[in-house]
Amino acid sequence: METTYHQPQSGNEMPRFAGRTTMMRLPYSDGPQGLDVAFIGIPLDVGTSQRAGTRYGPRHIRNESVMIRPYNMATGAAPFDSLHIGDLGDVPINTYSLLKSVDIIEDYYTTLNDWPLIPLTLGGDHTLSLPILRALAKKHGPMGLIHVDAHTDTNDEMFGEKIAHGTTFRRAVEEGLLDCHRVVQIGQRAQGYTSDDFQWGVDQGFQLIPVEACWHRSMTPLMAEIRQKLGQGPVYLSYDIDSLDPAWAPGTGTPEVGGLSAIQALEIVRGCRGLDLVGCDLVEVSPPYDISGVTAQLGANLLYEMLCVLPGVRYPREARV
Ligand SMILES: [Mn+2]
Repeated sequence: METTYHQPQSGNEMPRFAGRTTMMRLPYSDGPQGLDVAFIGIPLDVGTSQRAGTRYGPRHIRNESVMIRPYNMATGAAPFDSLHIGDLGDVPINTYSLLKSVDIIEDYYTTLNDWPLIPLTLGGDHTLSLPILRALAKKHGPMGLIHVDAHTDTNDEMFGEKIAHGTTFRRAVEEGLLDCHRVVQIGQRAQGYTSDDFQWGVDQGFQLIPVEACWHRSMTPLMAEIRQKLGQGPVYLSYDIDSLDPAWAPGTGTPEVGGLSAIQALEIVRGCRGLDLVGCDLVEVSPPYDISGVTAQLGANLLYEMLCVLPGVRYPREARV
């Protein structure tokens, strides 16, 4: 019997500006049963240090995902003919309490561990990656990490707090959630609180690729090296939209000049094909600063590209380039 997969609703069946407002116009899923991949929104912004607004991120990424069509014309991927993909809606965070929200997120993702699905998360500020990593580590053990971001997010404290959007990966290391020699940070730049701000992660074993090492270059050769380094073990991909230059992604809370281009972002995500990705997030889209919607649209496309490189995706046609 032929398997039926969930498909994005076609623009020839219902206009793209109408109909479903789920991620990529997929069916809404009541629960994780039967899903290989779930889109999940986390409308969190109480962990941000500068401009707020990422609480609206999931809704706007979904809204700007309506143009996504099923087949990847560049790489040949056919994710919707390969995997059962659905949208589980949003995690009901407590917007009055960051710490309670972190616990709610961890519990939510821990429950999903009972199912063989890969979560793709729509953020939300970067605090949310910590509880997701906590939950996934219960299933996979310490994971490799590809962390694309203008910042290292390895502060010890922010305003005296241990949990905030800029402390995520230091906490993750301290809690043993990461396989530190399989962690790569890409795109860091701008100014530090101290001159050795980027060093802490490197001292733990991280590879740090500051944005200047990416300027004027294709990311494709770099990603080949990263795939070699990360090997066959589990990998989490955490993609902060502020890794991009504000010219490409203005709608974010802590923008930094001189960032990655949209083309480099596509090369990075496409370069993850072949890794054992166990989860991905796309964080820090802040719609109040995204007047044209271009940041959310880019976020939606990067999430689509993540979908295309998950284990089990078929490529009925090879890449055009
Ligand atoms: Mn970040």
